[in-house]
Amino acid sequence: MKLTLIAVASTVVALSLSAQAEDMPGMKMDATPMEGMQMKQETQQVPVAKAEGTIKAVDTTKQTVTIAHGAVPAVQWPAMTMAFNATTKQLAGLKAGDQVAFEFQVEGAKATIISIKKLK
Ligand SMILES: [Cu+2]
Repeated sequence: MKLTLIAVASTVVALSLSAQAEDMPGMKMDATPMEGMQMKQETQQVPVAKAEGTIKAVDTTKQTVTIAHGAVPAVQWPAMTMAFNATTKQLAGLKAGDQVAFEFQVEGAKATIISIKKLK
């Protein structure tokens, strides 16, 4: 009985050791240029996209600006109307109807204004 347990235990150890040994060269093999680029993007800042549009609403309480913007190929967006997070400072002087050029970052479902300025 004792011998069986020891045999099982040592088999488990041997299996996990060989699994680890196989994983390490496997990971190195998988380090293709594509994966390298993805890892780089994750550690770098979220890329900034640029767009132009017309302000539909400014909400200084929620700190959002709703913009009807054109297509944004950088983030594969079609033209749409949506709300962006913005700071009070960024929203100052903006109102519905203003034509704006702006830069923003997308993180998940959240889009945040980096800079925004009136076109006229
Ligand atoms: Cu959008």
